[in-house]
Amino acid sequence: KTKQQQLSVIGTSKTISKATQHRLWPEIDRISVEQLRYARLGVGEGGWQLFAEDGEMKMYKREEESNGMVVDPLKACHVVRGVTGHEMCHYFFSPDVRMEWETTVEQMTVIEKIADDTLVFLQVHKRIWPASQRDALFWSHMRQVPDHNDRDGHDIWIVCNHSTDNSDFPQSNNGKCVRVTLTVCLVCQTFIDPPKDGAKITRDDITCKITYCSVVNPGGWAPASVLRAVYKREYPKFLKRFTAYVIDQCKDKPIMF
Ligand code: 18C
Repeated sequence: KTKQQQLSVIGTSKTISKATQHRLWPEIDRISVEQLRYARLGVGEGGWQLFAEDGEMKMYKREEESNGMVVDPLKACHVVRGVTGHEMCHYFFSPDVRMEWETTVEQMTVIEKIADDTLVFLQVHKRIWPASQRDALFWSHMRQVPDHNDRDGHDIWIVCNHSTDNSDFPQSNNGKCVRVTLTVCLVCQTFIDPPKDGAKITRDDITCKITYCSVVNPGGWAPASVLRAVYKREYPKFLKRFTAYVIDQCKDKPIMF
């Protein structure tokens, strides 16, 4: 395909990623666009129940099972002041800082760099007794999306993580790990309160609205009650810790719009 044809395939994306040349690209593009739409649907319909709340952070779940395993979809909304959506997504995507905020990971490897904005990760997660240890192999893609509904032209940034296979890293690594499958997205929109008299925008003028969606299939047996307790503890912990981490990293840096 020519670059022009690719641009029309991407549709919502502003720039052409090198990832468009990769065999996984049709899937990466489709899932990212789907996840963006899914994240932007409200929680008023569809049986979402609020299970955790802390200030402006709200977490909802739907109790679902697949072959007797808990696969409860999660959707969280939060409002963070002083950072942009680009900054949020940058720190969520970047392997360089993953271990600084991610407390469920024991080991992280980038097994393939598809493009600057598209990586394939293998993560070994901490073990929760009495279940087997879990690992996850997934592509991760970050992009900027223009918001056609917003007359002020506020951009949206998204990171989408989705499980994939790689024959060099098969499931059941010496029987040690059970592989989970996941679809996760972080969608962030920046709002700017324009300062008076055309003054320079500072971090006090910026608000970032976040939606985080996740579906994780544990991949093998795990007791439902333990799983739901892990969800209830780990997701709020993650979102509070991650947002505090980004605020702290950004506070003395120039704003990355
Ligand atoms: O989105 C998040 N992080 C991203 C970058 O790492 C990425 C990762 C997704 C996590 C997938 C979950 C993998 C299984 C984890 C095992 C549990 C470890 C807990 C250790 C506690 C000390 O997208 C942020 C992720 C936020 C936290 C997610 C917790 C999800 C729990 C799902 C449990 C599924 C398997 C549990 C196995 C046995 C439990 C009895």
